[in-house]
Amino acid sequence: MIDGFEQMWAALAPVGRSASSGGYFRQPFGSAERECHAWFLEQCAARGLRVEQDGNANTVGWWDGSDPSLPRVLTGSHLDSVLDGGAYDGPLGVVSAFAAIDLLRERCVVPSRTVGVAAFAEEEGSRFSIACLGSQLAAGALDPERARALTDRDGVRLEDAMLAAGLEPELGPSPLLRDVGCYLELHVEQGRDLVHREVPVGLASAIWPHGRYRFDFTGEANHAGATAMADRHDPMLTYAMTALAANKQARLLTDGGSDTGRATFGRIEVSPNATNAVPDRVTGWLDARCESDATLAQLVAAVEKQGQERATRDGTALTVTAESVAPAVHFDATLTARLAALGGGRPVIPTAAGHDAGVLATAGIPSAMLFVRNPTGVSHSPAEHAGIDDCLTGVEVLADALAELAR
Ligand code: HGY
Ligand code: MN
Ligand code: MN
Repeated sequence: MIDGFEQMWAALAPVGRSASSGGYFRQPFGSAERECHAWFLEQCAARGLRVEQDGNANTVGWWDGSDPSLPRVLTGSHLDSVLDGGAYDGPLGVVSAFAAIDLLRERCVVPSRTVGVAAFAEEEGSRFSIACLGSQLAAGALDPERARALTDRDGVRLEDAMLAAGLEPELGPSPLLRDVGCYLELHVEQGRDLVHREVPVGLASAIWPHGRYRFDFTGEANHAGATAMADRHDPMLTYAMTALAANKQARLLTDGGSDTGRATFGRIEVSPNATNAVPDRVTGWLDARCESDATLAQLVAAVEKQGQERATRDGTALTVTAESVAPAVHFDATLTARLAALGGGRPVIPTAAGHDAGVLATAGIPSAMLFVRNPTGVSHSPAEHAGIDDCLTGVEVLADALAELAR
């Protein structure tokens, strides 16, 4: 099992890795992500898994159970990354799923239920802006018409990107999920809860509601030298104040000493983006997350209000568009308790990171998540990490869970 896991990990390690940062660029339908997908197909073939792909670019390798009439058990994760992401976010769940199947076969387990390993498309929303795009389309949570209108940073439409990658787009609810009775996703922890508890593996209780909001600031382009300071309508100032306001408003949300809100401007575009010109447009994307749906709405409203007030002072304008908002997810408590009990009582912890498991849970598929300890808690960065011993423990826990669910 150790060899199998390490071989798979070593095969994926160079794919899409930046020589300068060591981080990963596996954007959907690009060459690195397609190489990961080809690797996924090879792994399915090596295990005799029956491969099915839907028109949303989600792929599942099925290990047929002895009773095809029973609801199926799905596991897996995603292979795409954020820009300059870590090695573990996504691939750990896919590699662990294959390793868990190998372990079950070594143990001569014959599942009654069919078990699938999924690779969901564009989980990070790094190219088409909407998080969990593939699973949302598959689950019927995202209107295909809306998805058809999405373009990447170069103006390429989603379906055209799929066609260019040799796929046949047919966006919408997926037959892959039709007979799925439960979904179990293993993921690197994106935090340090398990480090503090000194345990290698835990389960997820809930996902914070979170959203992405586009803030378009417009003003008046002008000469950086010839325009008096008092005569400017500079949207960069409005943006800068709004970014500070977002940080402050999120910090103000605390509950019993622990912070309960997050707000980040991690991406901006400036036009014309010239050193010697006052810009006429700044677009910033706010990623906001809170413990409750109501607090998330309040946080975003407070940031927008401060942005609008500053826009009035700057003589600029601000419009805010919600691009992708996911409500709070509470994972299936019965399923989670059953899996937590398998290990003699594993911790069950919330997360502020989004996952395909959250989308499937919201769509009514009983879902649960396993988290593998991350020593630094760092994620969405080349520094993301999990120790090999913890990864192998994760595989064993996943195998035990699949054996239980597929009985
Ligand atoms: O952005 C997120 O929460 C993620 O890791 N998909
Ligand atoms: Mn991620
Ligand atoms: Mn992920």
